[in-house]
Amino acid sequence: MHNAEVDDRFAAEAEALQTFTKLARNDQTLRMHNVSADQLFAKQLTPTSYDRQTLFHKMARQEPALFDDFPDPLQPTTMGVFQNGADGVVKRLLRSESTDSYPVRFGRGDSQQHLTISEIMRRWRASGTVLGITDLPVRTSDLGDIFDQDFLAPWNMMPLASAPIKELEMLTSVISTAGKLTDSHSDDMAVCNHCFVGKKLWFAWDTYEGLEAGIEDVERVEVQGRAAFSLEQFLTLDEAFWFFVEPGETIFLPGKYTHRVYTLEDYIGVGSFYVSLLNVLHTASRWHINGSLWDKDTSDQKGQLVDDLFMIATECLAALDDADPELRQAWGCDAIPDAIRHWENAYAPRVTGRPSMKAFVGAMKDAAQRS
Ligand SMILES: O=C(O)CCC(=O)C(=O)O
Ligand SMILES: [Fe+2]
Repeated sequence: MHNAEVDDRFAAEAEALQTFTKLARNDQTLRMHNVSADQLFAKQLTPTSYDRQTLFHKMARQEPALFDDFPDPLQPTTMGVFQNGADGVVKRLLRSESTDSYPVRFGRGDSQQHLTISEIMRRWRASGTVLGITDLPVRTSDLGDIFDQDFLAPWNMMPLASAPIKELEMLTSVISTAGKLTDSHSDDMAVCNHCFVGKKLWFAWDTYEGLEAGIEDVERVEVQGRAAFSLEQFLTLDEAFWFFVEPGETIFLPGKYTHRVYTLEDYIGVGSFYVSLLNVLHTASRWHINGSLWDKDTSDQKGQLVDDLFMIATECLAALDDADPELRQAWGCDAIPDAIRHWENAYAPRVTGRPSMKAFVGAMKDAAQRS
């Protein structure tokens, strides 16, 4: 590293330590009595420049990716507005005339109120209000003409899926104010989140490694009040990392990671679930092994939507079979062998007995031979 980079890193770490110290004043779970700064920063994920190959190979290996220059997920008509800074975004959302209302969480107790988009934004602007909504639908609200609904195209298969899966497919706007905590939870899918305004601090860890260490996940165990969490314990996990997300940054997080998210500065972003040819085997395996939060009948067999997922993925593989190389690259076909290798180590022994798995793994292996 050059001297200037060392100075920058030093300043960034000092600022991060200040942030942790400040948060820990109000949140005991973040106290660090027996932890050094080195241990903390060893687990930090820092942003890098985006390139498609890096994203695909990380996706294939179930690794997170944080980029500082992934293209903004905006409709072309709104690009200029956002380039004028946060004010443009806020004004645009404030002007929303939609009368539909959405559940917003307030304060530390997460009490809930239904508000329209412009009401949410008015409260967002009023200082001192602690609020958060992470699942404000973009496709079915008037946010659809602000944010680009296809920003993970072509490789995200969710918009192509059958009706039951499509119900799960969600492109959401994330709006929250400083002080809001999204409690530790996991999602069925991998999640992508892009920040336009503000700053968040994310902790992410392997769900089951965390549970064994006493770090809870509200979607996987019954919790009393808030999920049990301890930063000190978190730092002892093998598969754990934390990161800040700031304007222009985009995180891609595999579905195996539970996450706990603190809003540090009033925030506006967009989130999207995704499944691609590179994580479909991993996603389906998790659904088989742990069940999916979206399984309709919880008493029934786990992984009820796996077949639907494989159906669409099989169609995509067939369509790509004789597609031109550029399209195959845009879908990440080059990384399919990598994805199979990773899946074989991580999940195969626990799921290969399933008939649907066998057929689909065969189709993936055929595709791998062509890449
Ligand atoms: O931004 C947040 O507070 C939570 C986001 C989240 O949980 C997600 O995108 O899956
Ligand atoms: Fe989430």
